Amino acid sequence: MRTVIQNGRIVTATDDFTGDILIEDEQITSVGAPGSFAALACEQVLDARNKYVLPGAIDVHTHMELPLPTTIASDDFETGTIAAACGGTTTILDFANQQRGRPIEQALTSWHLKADDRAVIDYGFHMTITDLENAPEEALDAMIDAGITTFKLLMAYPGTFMVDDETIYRVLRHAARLGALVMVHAENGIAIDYIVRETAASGHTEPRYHALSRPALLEGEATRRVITLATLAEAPVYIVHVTCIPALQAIAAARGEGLPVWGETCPQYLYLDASRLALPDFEGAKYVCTPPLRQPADIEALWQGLRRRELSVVSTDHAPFHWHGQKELGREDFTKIPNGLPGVEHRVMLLYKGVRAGRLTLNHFVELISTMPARLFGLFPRKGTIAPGSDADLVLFDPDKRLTISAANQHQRVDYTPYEGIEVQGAPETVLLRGRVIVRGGEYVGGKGGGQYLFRKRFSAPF
Ligand code: DUC
Ligand code: ZN
Repeated sequence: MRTVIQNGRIVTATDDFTGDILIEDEQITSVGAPGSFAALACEQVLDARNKYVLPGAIDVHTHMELPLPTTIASDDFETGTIAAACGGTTTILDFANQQRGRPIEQALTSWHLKADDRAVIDYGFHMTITDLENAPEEALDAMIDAGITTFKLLMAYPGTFMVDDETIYRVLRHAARLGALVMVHAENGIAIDYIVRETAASGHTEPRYHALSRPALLEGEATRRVITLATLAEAPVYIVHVTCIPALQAIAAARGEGLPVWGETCPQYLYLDASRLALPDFEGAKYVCTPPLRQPADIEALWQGLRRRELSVVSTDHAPFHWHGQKELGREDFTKIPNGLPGVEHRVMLLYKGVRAGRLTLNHFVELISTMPARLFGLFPRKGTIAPGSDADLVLFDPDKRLTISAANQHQRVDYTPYEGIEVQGAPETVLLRGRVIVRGGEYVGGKGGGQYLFRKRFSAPF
């Protein structure tokens, strides 16, 4: 099967030119000037005039069907990846979570059961380690063979996900030897847990106390601590969902010293502040995520952090819970509100808003949503760029298309969006996954399944 994409403005992290792309079966085989492939017989010709042609976006931080003690995230691998595709994302990396007391292999099997045959875009997994007893070194080695080259550790949520400093140090050290990258949720879980209990016990039960009981300083402290442990272990480290000035400063200082430290942030931390949690009638619960939304000054600092490349990736932490019936579990007590926001569908268009606002260049936008995720997570150059030999995961992006983000027009399976009413100009029009059109006119047309499990390469630093 031969496809040509004609006359598009081809934009990668480094290039920007008008040209044509030749696709044979699942891969890009050639990129040339307009008309280069006119003499070839092609089954499919797509006109990309007045559109950008971008490498498919990669969201390295999703939680489809995330099981929490009281409920489960509302998107499964089918609904969540359809929504992702409509938003221009052609690869997700989701977190398989080890249950305490159970071997990590079990988590891997369980995530394959959820995703295989259901995902409509390509996908891979990180392994969240909660219990090192059941994740011995041989089991971590086996993960590399299973295509999992990233491990996640949480410094928050004592009793469920949190691991202690010994575990962090040991995993970092072993991962460095193995060529794996450790991703860390950096918040001081012990201090936060005490503040949360103290807050709830004094009768402060509304959603806004979720943010007040998780101070930015404790995200900064944990970020500095894990960077210290990584330095000692001589390991690279990636800090997930950075939200605030203290954490950003820690990452910037480490990078300034040349340490192998990377950080990501998410659209919610770039657009929404903590005042949302104080909305009346329990609307604030729609904005409860962890770490919490911060202050306008943090938002400004994060944009600056992207600009200065102190932060390297924008992902979503997509963890959707319906407002009715799920967020409502915490109506009387904010500690019972399931933590997480939907966003996998809107990341690309929200970040492009930053290009329109003059905050990012077009190339840098592509770097943040596709190229750096591919490089850091063992997928480059198969994913993350437009070049001969790369998968033909492509987004025909209409920079003029206007859209008002709303629960009424989204594909995510959740009864609200935290971005309700935000207007964007610039959205995906057509999306190809390995040469096959799966989104046309912004709507999913790809049928069932079709996503491929990605065996990822070992970490190599993209300096
Ligand atoms: N934060 C969330 O808001 N949801 C899921 C996991 C996390 O760390
Ligand atoms: Zn997460």
